[in-house]
Amino acid sequence: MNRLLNTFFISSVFIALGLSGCNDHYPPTDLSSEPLIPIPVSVESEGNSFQLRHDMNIYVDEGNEEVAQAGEYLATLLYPATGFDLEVEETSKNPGKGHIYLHLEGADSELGEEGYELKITDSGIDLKAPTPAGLTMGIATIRQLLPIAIESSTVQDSAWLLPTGTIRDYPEYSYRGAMLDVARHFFPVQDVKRFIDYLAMYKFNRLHLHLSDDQGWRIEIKSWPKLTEIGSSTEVEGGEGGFYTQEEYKEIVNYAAVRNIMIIPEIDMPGHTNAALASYPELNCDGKATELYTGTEVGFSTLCTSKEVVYKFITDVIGELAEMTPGKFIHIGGDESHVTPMEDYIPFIERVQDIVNDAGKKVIGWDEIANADLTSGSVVQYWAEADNAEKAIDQGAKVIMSPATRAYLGMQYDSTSRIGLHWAAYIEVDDAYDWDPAKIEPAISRDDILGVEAALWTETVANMEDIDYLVFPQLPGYGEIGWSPSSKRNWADYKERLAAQQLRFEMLDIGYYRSPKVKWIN
Ligand code: TNX
Repeated sequence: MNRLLNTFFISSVFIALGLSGCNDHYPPTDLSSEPLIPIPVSVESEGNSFQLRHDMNIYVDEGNEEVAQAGEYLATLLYPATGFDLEVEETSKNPGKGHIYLHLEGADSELGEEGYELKITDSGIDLKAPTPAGLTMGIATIRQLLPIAIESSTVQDSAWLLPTGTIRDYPEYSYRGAMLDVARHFFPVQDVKRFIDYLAMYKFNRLHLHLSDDQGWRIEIKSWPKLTEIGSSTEVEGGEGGFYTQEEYKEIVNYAAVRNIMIIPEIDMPGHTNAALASYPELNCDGKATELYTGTEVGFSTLCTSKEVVYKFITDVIGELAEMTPGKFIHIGGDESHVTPMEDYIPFIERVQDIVNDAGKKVIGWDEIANADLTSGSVVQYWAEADNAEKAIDQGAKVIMSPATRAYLGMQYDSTSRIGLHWAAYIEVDDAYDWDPAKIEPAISRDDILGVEAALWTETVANMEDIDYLVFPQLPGYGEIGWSPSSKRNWADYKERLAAQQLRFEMLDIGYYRSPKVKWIN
């Protein structure tokens, strides 16, 4: 559907529903029946509604740049559809009636790193949190409580009412991630930003960028320029590929940070390295550059683990990457190194781990890295082998849960899906949602788990429409698995709330897959 038709369609639905967007009662007065995703820890309804007005302000704590940034972020979200150019003003005391107030002042520290308390009364919106990150999470809730017309990029005719009451909310897991493989197919900065916006809507806080693989090297490394001159010049099926300059990478990092999302860059090693091996002959044991690769096989490439220059290369790459990555993690891959003998693989991983630690960062690696001795703070990403996760746990490491059978966004829904793979499973939207990270593997229990990550491998994903089709409608579900307590989650209730997202997807021009598992609104 093109945007014009889409807008027409949406407005007719609003008229039909009396402008409410998602509920069939208007004005909205029952906070506890709002179809929020992720479902909050606690909601108390008060029974009235509050109206956003063009002459209100967004007040923020005095003298705190990050709180002011949260205020600006909220103002930017509200502007396009409302047309209200809300001022962000600093204040040292409660601004009184009729305003939005974002503050750390007076927040309950028990809400933790990302928790918040949102109080909507008929005289204003009071959002408080112990940290600026918590405010950003509360803003994601405010966004979903507004009529869905708020997602429009043009001014809409709506009363901008929110139901009154109090929400107290905090996450189950501290790591709530998604991975985007920009190596198999390259996605320009604007697509990555759009992907970040998707994550921000559902309270994700990590974006793992798979920046290198056999088919492409996607990040500028100034000390090894051929990585991008040669290694980034193609992609799966021979497209033109591409890479992020360091400036562009920093732009992505900053865009994500405003939305409380940490970028986790991955350089996959020692396997999945053909793009580097094609760029620099000296990284190969035979000293010869490989050919660029545009197929989709895995497990055929390896850095030459016995060569000193390989470690010089890795030290330089990690050094430049660490320098422009404020987050504490660097992902070193480590998966499917089928042509690296285990006796070479283990010392390689241990040495790379030291290089990352020396650069001031902690390691994340795919579950295979648990075969090596892990240093304190290293994290293992479980995708296939529970035995590997167990080895990690025995060493005291935390685990990120990305079971390929449940959390791989690149898997087909069923055999008719137009793109996607199915080596792990067909994953319908109920399979994607209806599992508990702490129960899926007997060897991995709640305390071992840092969080959850949904991964999008892009062998069959060439553009933003393809991303939309494989990522929606499941993405909100992974957000909920990471955020909401498992006692609050069940498929029957979730699928109703998911159906209510339909108009949001359409307002945002997201080309989602119309799963038969969900009773869509129309
Ligand atoms: C396995 S999952 C891989 C990726 C592929 C994916 C899909 C994992 C850690 N490695 O290299 O893209 O299968 O084919």
